[in-house]
Amino acid sequence: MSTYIIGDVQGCYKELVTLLDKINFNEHTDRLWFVGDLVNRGPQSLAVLKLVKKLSDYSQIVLGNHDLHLLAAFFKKRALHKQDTFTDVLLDDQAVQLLDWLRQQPLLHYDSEFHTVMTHAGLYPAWNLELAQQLAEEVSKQLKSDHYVELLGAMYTNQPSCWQADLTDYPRWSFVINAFTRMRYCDEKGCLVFNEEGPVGTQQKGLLPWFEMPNQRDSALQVVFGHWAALQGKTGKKNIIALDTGCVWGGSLTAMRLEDKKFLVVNKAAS
Ligand SMILES: [Mn+2]
Repeated sequence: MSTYIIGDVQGCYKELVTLLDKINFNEHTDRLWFVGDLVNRGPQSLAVLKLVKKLSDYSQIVLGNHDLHLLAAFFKKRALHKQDTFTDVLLDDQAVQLLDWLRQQPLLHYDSEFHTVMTHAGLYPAWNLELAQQLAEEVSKQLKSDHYVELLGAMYTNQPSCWQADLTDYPRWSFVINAFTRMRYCDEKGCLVFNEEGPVGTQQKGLLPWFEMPNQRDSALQVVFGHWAALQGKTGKKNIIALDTGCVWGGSLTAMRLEDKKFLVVNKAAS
């Protein structure tokens, strides 16, 4: 059995199909993990969403910021940006079922056999695995509840940018969503900074990538994430694995086989 962890697909359906072909995916023996951002910016969000839902018995998915944005846009909690490319999902006659499935997906997946955690953006430095699991679960409970649309409306804020254990309700859940789905750099106090997304070394003074911050995570824990294409798959740390290789930006779609950390890469197809 092999487990393939796949980076940000963002509507790159052709490349996803080529990648599944390349890994010779076998539903009887293999499993897929997706780091989130299945949709948006790329050409075929609907086709990707339908394919991943079809494979969901064999897959683990975590939500990314673009997946949540799609949900918010569907429920008219957020206007479309001109770069958004998921109108095909919004107009599809299966949109309700697809999005109902999507919102049930977690923010974090942990595998104890490989002591590996997957989230879209990473693991917030002030959280250990146990706290991160609890917080991800708190938000998932909201997303699975009857008042999830309210949360989709409330989550669009950069505040609070600093974690405090005594945050409650929407400020707490917004922070947790931001940490799991939008985090890149932190400032000296450990607060999230949202206006920097370039490669490491180009950031303002005083900021560090989340994985370079003093932290609470167990040093043996392997963290797999996407979201930050400018890293080009590099963190400089053996057990912090960046899988967004920017397929949608002309880069490639990457999968890592969990069992032996072998990387499989499909370059963006010519359009
Ligand atoms: Mn993202």
